[in-house]
Amino acid sequence: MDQTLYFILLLIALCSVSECVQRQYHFINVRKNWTEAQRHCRESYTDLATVDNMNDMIELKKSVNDERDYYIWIGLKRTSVDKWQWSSGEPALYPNWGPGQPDGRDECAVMRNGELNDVSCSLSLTFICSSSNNMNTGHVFVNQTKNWRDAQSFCRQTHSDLVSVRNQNESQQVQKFINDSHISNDVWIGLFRDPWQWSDQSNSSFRDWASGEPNGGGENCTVIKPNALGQWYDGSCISQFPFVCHEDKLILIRENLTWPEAMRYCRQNYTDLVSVHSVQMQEEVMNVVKRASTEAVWLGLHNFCSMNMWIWLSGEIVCYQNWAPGNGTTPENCSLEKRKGAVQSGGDQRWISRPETHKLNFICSRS
Ligand SMILES: [Ca+2]
Ligand SMILES: [Ca+2]
Repeated sequence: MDQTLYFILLLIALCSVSECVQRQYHFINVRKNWTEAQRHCRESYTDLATVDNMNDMIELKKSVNDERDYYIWIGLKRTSVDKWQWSSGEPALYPNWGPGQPDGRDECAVMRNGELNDVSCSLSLTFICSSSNNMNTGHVFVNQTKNWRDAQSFCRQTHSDLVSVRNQNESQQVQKFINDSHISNDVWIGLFRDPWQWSDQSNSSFRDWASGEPNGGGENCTVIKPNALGQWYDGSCISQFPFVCHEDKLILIRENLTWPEAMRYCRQNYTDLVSVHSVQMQEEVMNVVKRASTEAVWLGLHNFCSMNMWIWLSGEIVCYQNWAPGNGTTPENCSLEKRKGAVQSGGDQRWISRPETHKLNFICSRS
């Protein structure tokens, strides 16, 4: 076969890799209180279950192979701090509150005349989603009124998320968008607060409370009822219920090793250095590398210099790409040291090419 044609066919075959899951859920059909359940999960897996989105909920419910009508612990617990955060999960460090705001016990925020104002999450308002693809981010005004949670779900299903307004620049962009779109009323943005925290410290802002919940009264831990809609209830942490643990598929190793040493470490202790085939995997990697102690983190990406080609350790060609400018796309100098791929742990967390003897943190995957 013509070699070019062969490579094209190979690319078509290999670029259709299905996405991996970030976590595996394990149902433990033993009744324990929340703290004992947490300890069990941390000893045997990664932690009590974290849920990022509706797909995770579906996977979690699938793991519960018991027909009885139980409550089941997940890893969400009430804290004493009610902190503002972006729907994307980032902490809201310096929200641009209007004068005197926030002024209530309200838990969601709107944009009003270019400034933020806290209002009740149950109001029915129009909203702005951020839309993102690989190249740029933009905004989408949704001219339907919904409460804040429903607006968040809508954005996540159709665009990306409710819009974040993290700094002066984003604030100006959103304000310009509001002016250009002739929006005069309050609009939801992706700012909310709640006191709930995941056991594994994940910043997932996904919540799926049953109506009327959480209703407090000393109920500081979260259960689901998998046989009903799977929605969430707060319950007393000392009750004894079965529970669901999760096992992370990506593990950040905060040791500084060369690329060959890192690969050996992952193969001995897990499965391999991570391969990033899709935007979903990249998002999971971005979540993990935030805790790194080096400014870049090794991936399972190596360069075949003579062929001018980058290949994942899993054997696949690089189809989904997220290179930083000037990296990965131009041929490397083959007379110098071999190059490997890393992901930046800060900034926009793109991939960079590094000599393999650099010592970096790295990410192992567990299959
Ligand atoms: Ca207010
Ligand atoms: Ca309750």
